[in-house]
Amino acid sequence: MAYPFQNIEPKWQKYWADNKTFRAVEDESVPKEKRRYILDMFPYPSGAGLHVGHPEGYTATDIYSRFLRMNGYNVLHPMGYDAFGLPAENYAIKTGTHPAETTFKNIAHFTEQIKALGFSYDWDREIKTCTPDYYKWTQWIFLQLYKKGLAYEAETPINWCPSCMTGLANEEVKEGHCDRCGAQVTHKVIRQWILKITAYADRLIEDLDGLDWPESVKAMQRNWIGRSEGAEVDFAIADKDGKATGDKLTVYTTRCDTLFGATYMVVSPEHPLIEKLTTAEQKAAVEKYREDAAKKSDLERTDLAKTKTGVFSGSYAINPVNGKAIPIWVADYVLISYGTGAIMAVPAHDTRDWEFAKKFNLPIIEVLKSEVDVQKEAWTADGIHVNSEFLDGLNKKDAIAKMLEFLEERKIGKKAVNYKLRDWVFSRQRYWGEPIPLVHCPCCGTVPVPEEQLPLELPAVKSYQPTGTGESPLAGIESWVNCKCPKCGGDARRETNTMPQWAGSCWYYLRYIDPSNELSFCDSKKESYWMPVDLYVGGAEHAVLHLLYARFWHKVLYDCGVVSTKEPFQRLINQGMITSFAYQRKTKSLVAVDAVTEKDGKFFANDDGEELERVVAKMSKSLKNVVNPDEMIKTYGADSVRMYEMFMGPLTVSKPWNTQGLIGVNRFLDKIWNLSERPMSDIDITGKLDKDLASLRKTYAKTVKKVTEDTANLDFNVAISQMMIFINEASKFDSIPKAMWEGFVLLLSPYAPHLGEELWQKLGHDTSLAYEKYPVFSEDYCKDDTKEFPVMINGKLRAKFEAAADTDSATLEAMAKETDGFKKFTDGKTVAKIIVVPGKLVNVVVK
Ligand code: ANZ
Ligand code: ZN
Repeated sequence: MAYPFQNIEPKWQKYWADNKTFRAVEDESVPKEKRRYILDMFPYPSGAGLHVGHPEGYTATDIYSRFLRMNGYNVLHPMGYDAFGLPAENYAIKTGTHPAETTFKNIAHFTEQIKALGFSYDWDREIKTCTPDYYKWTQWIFLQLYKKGLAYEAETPINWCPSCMTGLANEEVKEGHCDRCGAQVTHKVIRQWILKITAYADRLIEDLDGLDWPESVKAMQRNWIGRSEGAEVDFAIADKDGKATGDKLTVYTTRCDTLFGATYMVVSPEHPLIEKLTTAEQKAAVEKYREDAAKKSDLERTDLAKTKTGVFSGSYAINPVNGKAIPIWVADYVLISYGTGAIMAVPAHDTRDWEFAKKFNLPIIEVLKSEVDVQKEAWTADGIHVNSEFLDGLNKKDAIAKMLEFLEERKIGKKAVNYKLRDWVFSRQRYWGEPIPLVHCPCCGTVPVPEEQLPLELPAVKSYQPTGTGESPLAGIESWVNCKCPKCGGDARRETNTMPQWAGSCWYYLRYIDPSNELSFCDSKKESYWMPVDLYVGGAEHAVLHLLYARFWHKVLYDCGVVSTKEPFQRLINQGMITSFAYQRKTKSLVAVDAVTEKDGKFFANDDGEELERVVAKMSKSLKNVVNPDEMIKTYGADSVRMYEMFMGPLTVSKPWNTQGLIGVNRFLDKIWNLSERPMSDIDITGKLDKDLASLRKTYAKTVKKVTEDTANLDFNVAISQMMIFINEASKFDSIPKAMWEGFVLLLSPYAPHLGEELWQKLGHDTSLAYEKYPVFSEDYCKDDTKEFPVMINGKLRAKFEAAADTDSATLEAMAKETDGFKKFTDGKTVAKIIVVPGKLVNVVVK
């Protein structure tokens, strides 16, 4: 019989909502070590609705939260929506619908879908980042950054679509083209608000050490920040006759020890000294080169595979270690945004420099003992210094130290640290985001909106179309833009840029703690009650940006003294991607799922009958292999979907959806339901049981032990396998002990909570099992059954030993010989015969 999930699931969802079963309360009597904050990465409510990838992480945290509650923990497990963003705005531009309208409609749909899965969220804490009561505090945090000097204005290039006449977010640029119209994206220099995340670079690296995060994510964050230790070295500039001009060119190098091998210099095409450096003869060539470089992206420019280009500036620099004049070139493989935008080139030991030197016939001097001929290829590994006067014979470390000493003494060089991390361009020329709460006053300059005037609400506009001037549509609302200066009261204008999509998600985990506080972003007592987040689960796509930005804001709040922990997320887990199947031809081209027929486990193309190979592929509209969670929930029930997603494989690995597997899990739940219909016995399961029941007890004991451990370790697929073993065995009985069944229902309930509650009620309980004590069962019962074996010597009982009932004869004989009785009564005698009766006794005949 199929179990009636259609009735059970809505019934318990209503019960949980009506009773606020999962409301989290800051109960001070619960000690800190018994409190847990379990967080999901909240969704962006897209028009497409929930993806089957969402319930994967959400089910994992839900099982864990329910498990913790039953183990006596006070659990905070909230949900909300990351609700500002471009899709709603683009839709508004197309249709004229207010983005709020679309967003709230999508949120309603998402909520319905999420609730249908029976997650144990405290819905009273739901937040939406786009509501004024929420973004009031996003703006407040921005003001704290501003007051700390961590927000500044600067002109920087942004992505610009010349056809749409608008600035684009990085997410809107696909392979160098505008995602909307396909035009090639260029750069436009625009006034921006920028956050000084680089001021936190070192702490963002150091504090990773104390986090329980995947090593891969930590490594990605370290690489993104890209701390590099080296030196800045000044080179005097000389004219074409080698005479010093009085100017200097400063380079950043990680290898100042290779200075004797520096045979030319390179400045980036955007370097501020270029005009000074370029001689009259080279002017035309340099200008042409700079124009061409401006059209390329950084990625194109630094691509190692690309052939090097460049142009001679006409000037020279003096190598400070040997007084030699070396030419200064302009080349786009040097970026203005890193170091000083200028390098000393050491072609013998740097691949890019080597290629450049070969192309332009520049000298190559070996300064590290190389195992190759540096005229034929670069030697980039370590080596003892040669051709380097006072460094000769030294290794890298000592040579760097000695060279630094030399440079510092002459005041032409010093230690320097550089980061790949850039400050965070924080403004968007967009409508659907948090207004930046600043005012521009002709007398007072930039003035923050006073905190008591927050939230600075987003006004309604008629046209969402970007203005084309690089300003947001807000700039077109005169009544909003024109305001009074909060400082002098004179006429002033509001900042019209808005914040980026990331802003709201930088601190949402703090608002869940105290979602309706009107006086503070979060009460500090509540904050220290719950923080830090004990477990954060979400997709690996957020490994760098979201997690880095949130950590940065958290550290700023920590420095403001308003949060109690240095880091927000103590433990992080990335769920694996749920993929799908697709069908592949011999030519490797993929065939959409609906153009394939299955026959006897083989797959054929409908059009030409070619036999196809089933392969794993990302879900995509074009392959028609996107799985719709609504349909799955409707057909098989939420508990089946939850449990199947956990049964597919380990949480962190990528795995393909297979509806057959879901059907299998659904049958398993049917089986449990059918078992629950059988009569239960009142047998004491700690007492003496007959052989069959004793064997079931052993499986039950193992199930309690394994499911407990596996759930605690988030090894959900393994726990489910064990539950299946138990149910298979239990199905052989017409009646099973009620005590055992109660325990099993409790073990099952975090996984299949609707079914769990229903079975609990069928057992005669009249409240939710959500806070029921998690089952324990003595591990003694896990042991295989043992038996006492008598050792008879010449018919007399002389010893006894314990062994598993099914121990083989040879082992029993060996064990008998080890007993003291055997040793004593055979001492000095001859053992004539040993007869083992398996499962019974060992008979010994001595003479
Ligand atoms: C001389 C040298 C010799 C270098 C050698 C390397 C090897 P990381 O480790 O990433 O910090 N460099 C410096 N600024 C640059 C810029 N704006 N654009 C492109 N390249 C730049 O790399 C530092 C090294 O990258 C520096 O050390 C410099 O080349 C180059 F055998 O200086 B080196
Ligand atoms: Zn003013």
